[in-house]
Amino acid sequence: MEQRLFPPVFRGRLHDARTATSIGRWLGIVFAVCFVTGLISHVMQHPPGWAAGGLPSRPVWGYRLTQGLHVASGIAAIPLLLAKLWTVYPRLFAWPPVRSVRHALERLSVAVLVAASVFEVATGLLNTAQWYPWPFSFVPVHYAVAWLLAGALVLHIAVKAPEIRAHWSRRSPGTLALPEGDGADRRSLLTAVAAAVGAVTVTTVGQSFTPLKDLALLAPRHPDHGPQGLPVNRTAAAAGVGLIPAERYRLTVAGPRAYTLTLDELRSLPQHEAELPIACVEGWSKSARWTGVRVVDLLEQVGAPPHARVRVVSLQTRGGYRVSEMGHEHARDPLTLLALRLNGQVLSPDHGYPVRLIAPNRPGVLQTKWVGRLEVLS
Ligand SMILES: Nc1nc2c(c(=O)[nH]1)N[C@H]1C(S)=C(S)[C@@H](COP(=O)(O)O)O[C@H]1N2
Ligand SMILES: [Mo]
Repeated sequence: MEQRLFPPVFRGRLHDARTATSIGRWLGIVFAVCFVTGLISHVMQHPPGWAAGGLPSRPVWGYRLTQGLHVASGIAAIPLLLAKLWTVYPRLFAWPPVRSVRHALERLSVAVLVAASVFEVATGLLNTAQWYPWPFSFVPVHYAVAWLLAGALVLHIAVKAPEIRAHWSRRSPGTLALPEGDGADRRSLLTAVAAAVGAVTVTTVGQSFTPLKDLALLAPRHPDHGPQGLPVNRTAAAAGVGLIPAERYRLTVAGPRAYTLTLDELRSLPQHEAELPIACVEGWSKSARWTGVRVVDLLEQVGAPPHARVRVVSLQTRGGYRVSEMGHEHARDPLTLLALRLNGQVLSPDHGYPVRLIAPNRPGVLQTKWVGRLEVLS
């Protein structure tokens, strides 16, 4: 029989619609989890107008869970996406390449879907390693392309709905027509994909799910590595603050009855303890025991109105994370502290000595270190 060279013919059952559907629905679920948790992270870091009044400060582990899921689902998406692309790549050779306007539009939407998927997964992965080999700012672009991906995915599912329905289960009419003996090689492929997802998950999820921390061989961070048993994202040296001399430290509380405290005065105020996680946006998280002064006590003394927002300003003079804001729910939460101690010891410089903010259900990037000023916003 004469062998046709172009377009190539793919006879393998691993490239058929049933396999594409099987992998596609898992990829769809994983993308949905990643998208929703990503939206939550975005809202918490950049509260839109409707959230300006404040976001819930409970449960204390809320952001730790959603961001852990965001990064874990993004990592799980990598083998699923590769398998899905491999399953459908023969369609690149569809002949003729364009059959109608409708067909052209459909192919264009798939091109957008593939490009956006690869972009999101790749930039997200490099972000967990704090590697930014691109000229744009990560957060806004990753966020915008997520919407592009969501739109292209909804369109794709709508266009493919008849095929998805026909191949949804082994008993679907579209699948029955396949020859006997088809099951085994498809099952091997799906088992291998599941094993790959399991492997990348088990070797990374320990960066936030600490019971599995000893298996976190591929995670960029190990939750135990860092001063005082807690990782550090930006050290005091990297932030340019160095060691702040205790005798020169002042905390300014700006508001209706503004005042300033020395470090000794802060230490002599009632001290409270809270067990709270740092949940870094980049994927690692770890719980720790913090001791310090309640922000609500400082706000009472300055005469802050009950629903006031509060700005926390670092002594760090440059860099993106030197200022954070919180609504009244966080500011008034009895667990929100200006911490002086971590796990029973005076804060190390890298954890924000002499004073850092720690609040429940809050992205790590907003847990401001080296705090020099609290401002009551009107
Ligand atoms: N002033 C200041 N505070 C900061 C940062 C920073 O760069 N500057 N980094 C933030 C980030 S991204 C995280 S995850 C937490 C980490 O706190 P840790 O280093 O004590 O673990 O601090 C936050 N607070
Ligand atoms: Mo972070």
